[in-house]
Amino acid sequence: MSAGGPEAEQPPFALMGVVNVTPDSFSDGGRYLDHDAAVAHGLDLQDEGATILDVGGESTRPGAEPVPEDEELRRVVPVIERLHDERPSLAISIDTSKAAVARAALGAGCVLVNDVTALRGDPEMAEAVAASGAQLCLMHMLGEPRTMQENPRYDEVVSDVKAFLTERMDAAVAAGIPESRIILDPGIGFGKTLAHNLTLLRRLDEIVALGRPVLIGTSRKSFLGQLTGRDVGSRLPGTLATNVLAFERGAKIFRVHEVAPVLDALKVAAATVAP
Ligand code: HH2
Repeated sequence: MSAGGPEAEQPPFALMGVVNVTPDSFSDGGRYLDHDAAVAHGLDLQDEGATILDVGGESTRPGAEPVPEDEELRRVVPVIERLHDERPSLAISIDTSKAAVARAALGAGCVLVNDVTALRGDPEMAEAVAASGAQLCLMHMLGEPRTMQENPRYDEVVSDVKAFLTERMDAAVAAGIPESRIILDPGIGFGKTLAHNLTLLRRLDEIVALGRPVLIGTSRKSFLGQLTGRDVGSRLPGTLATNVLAFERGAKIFRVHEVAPVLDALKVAAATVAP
């Protein structure tokens, strides 16, 4: 297509491809535990259109057991180093709640810390992020992965998530992380029933109104299986529907396992919504 066509413009969204260097992630556990496989997968996701890669060495699926720090470091640091070497312009994110892992990942080339505990998991995490100049994703989770799906309850889920994210953002700013570096995420599937997830997606504009870029992670999650009856490998249509609607409601960053189809869906969505 000629210059000035859709490709010439910056898309109003970013795709974050998931690279799980784990034996037990809920949808791709064991597939990319091998470093060569993880790096090749990350490069493929970038080729498909991801501008951010989220590298993780600890599953946060419901029921997951914590991973020791040295094991998590062994899983992720060599993968980040190699991805950064091969594609220096790629934004690499580290999905961890451990400060030591974040520090090592930042040293290896990461520019974003994706902490699903929103700085509550490790008392040194805030300082590690503040000192680095990296961006930080603060995600809402009720409880901890091992037990979070055991009867989650809220007074009112959207108000509770908003209050949590506001409080965590204040804590991050107080610890020296400028607000301009913060990304917010309502944490779909993290201590939430089907109804909670759907309410958060329906009213995502209220999270967007907090004033920071919103990241959304629905890819292949179990609430899509509850709605469609599909198993984890067949939830792409549900992933597409939720990402398109989240885009329409103001989300900016889309954390997905399959980049190419989501990119197509968001390109069409972006061309369709009013500028
Ligand atoms: N979801 C998962 C992991 N990390 N981070 C953010 N910010 N938002 C999310 O929705 C999110 C996340 C779960 O997906 P996955 O990494 O594929 O699974 P696992 O945690 O089992 O490795």
